[in-house]
Amino acid sequence: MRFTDARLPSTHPSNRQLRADGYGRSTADSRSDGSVCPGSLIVVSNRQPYRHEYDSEAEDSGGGGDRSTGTSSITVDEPTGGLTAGLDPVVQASEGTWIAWGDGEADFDVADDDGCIGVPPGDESYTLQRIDLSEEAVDSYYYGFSNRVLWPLCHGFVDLVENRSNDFEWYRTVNERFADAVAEHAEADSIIWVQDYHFGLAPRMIRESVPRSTTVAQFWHIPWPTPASFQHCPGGRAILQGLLGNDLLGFHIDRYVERFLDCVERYLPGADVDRTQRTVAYGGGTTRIVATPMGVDAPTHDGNARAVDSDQLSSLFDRYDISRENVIGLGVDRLDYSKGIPERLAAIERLLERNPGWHGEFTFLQTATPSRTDIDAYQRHGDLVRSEVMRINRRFGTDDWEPIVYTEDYLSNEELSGLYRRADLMVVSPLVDGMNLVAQEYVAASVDGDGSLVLSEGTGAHERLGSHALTIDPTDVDGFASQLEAAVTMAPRERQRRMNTLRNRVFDGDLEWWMETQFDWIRRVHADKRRDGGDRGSDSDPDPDRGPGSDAGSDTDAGRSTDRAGDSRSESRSSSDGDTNEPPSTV
Ligand code: ADQ
Repeated sequence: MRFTDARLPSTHPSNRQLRADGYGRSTADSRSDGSVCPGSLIVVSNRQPYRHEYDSEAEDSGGGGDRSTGTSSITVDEPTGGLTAGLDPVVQASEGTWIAWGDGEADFDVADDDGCIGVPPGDESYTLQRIDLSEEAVDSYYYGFSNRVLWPLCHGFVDLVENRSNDFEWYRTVNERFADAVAEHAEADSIIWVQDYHFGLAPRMIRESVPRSTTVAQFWHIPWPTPASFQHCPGGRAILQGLLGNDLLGFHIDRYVERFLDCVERYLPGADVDRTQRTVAYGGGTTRIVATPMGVDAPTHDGNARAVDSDQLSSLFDRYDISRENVIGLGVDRLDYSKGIPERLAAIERLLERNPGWHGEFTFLQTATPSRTDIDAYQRHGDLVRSEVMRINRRFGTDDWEPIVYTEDYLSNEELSGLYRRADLMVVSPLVDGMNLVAQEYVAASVDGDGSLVLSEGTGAHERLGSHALTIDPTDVDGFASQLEAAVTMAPRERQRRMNTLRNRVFDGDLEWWMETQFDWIRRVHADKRRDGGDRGSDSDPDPDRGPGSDAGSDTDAGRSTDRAGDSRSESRSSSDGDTNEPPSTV
């Protein structure tokens, strides 16, 4: 047995060279250009870009003052990555508005009576309007309908759907609160850009309360389910009607667009679907549905990886007691049942069974950040992952080696970049994932070009990267283990060849590209509306016909098993799925 872990000098050019070679667009200097937005921009998202907290350290040390007298010291968390960090400069440049749930302890102490505050702190250029949600509202709207119904349903885990009484009504109420806030800020030329599945009803509410010429757009960051799964959605009809209040609706990939159109055709009588144009005419308006796969801030990940300090990386290895000499496999995920972590552990176990010579020389580092821990399914999943790690380590571990190093620490961007650059193989094995940013972050940070990406066919990212990654079906434990072996033993030249192509794709479709493409669509739809004088208005009632999934929050049993006919592979993954040959991911 021998690992091909020799580190070759990178044949991949730096990002600037890459762009000069014609693979990228302009340069990183063109970032933050708010001119991409054709009108005043109003962003709506569940998470806010800036959060105010009391400084507990200052309070504990007696130096931070007293909350009751308003003299306490307050800190502000700023966006450090992902969509929020990418959108923030765009909203700044458009001097727009951002509406989000104010979940920081000090949020409303620093905002005005309407929950508004100018941000960024010290350089105020736009208004952040915070929506104050009671504990009950958060429990029902966020931990309830959003994450006990829509999240499992859209990922095909129909058996995990929990339809608790009142959750849908709270979801509606919170959507109304956000829509009301939008209406207060919207003007005739406003662009309203709603993010994600927390707002399935708001677009129609917004549509009915803002001027006709206002453009309403939304990006749905998670998969859209097949009709077979969607039929179990409580309030499914209302969600479709809500989303068709948008002028533009974005998904990551074509498959989700097609499924959305399938669901509209099946469950929304009166809707007129044009498959060629990918439009739906409904309730007096027309919605265009587009696929725009989201990317990562590739230049920043590349730059962070190049700047990695070897001492910092060494101390990270010391912290987790990992031998620097070993071949390193890496997994980076939220601790979520959709991410395929138990399946990954089973494949690693099979790899170790088959290759005794690798014992002591291979270490898999799994970082799993706890998420939505108020929900039982997440607690059970966390317990399963932790117990599987312990069992596998007991089975193969020795006094000075553990095959799996498991941590729930949240890592800094610098630490993550260091690990991405050092890892010999990255394993991204979700059963289903809307896109998956981790796979793209790994590629962007693989500046030496010598790592391998093992990627599930159930991710949206597989459409972009599948041809040059090592594809796996996470439920096929033998096939998965074989791909891990292939990744470890791959010839350096072949690794390099694959990684070069992966990097071109990730840089071509990075976060900046995604935003530009979204705004290109928004501009186009906005221009069409202005030309037509707006084709929908508050007087246009949605079709009142009823059909499957039509009764908001009242008609469907959560937890029924799905009729899987027509489900594609990546969608049919409930914990009762008899097709799988692995333990269910969801306990
Ligand atoms: P997520 O389900 O959260 O996103 P993903 O796209 O992989 O999944 O993004 C996770 C982010 O969290 C990455 O930026 C990653 O670096 C970070 N992260 C994870 N574990 C971490 C750790 N231990 N320490 C530090 N950072 C960590 C949802 C959808 C996806 C879709 C995105 C964007 O589920 O399918 O790609 O939105 O649309």
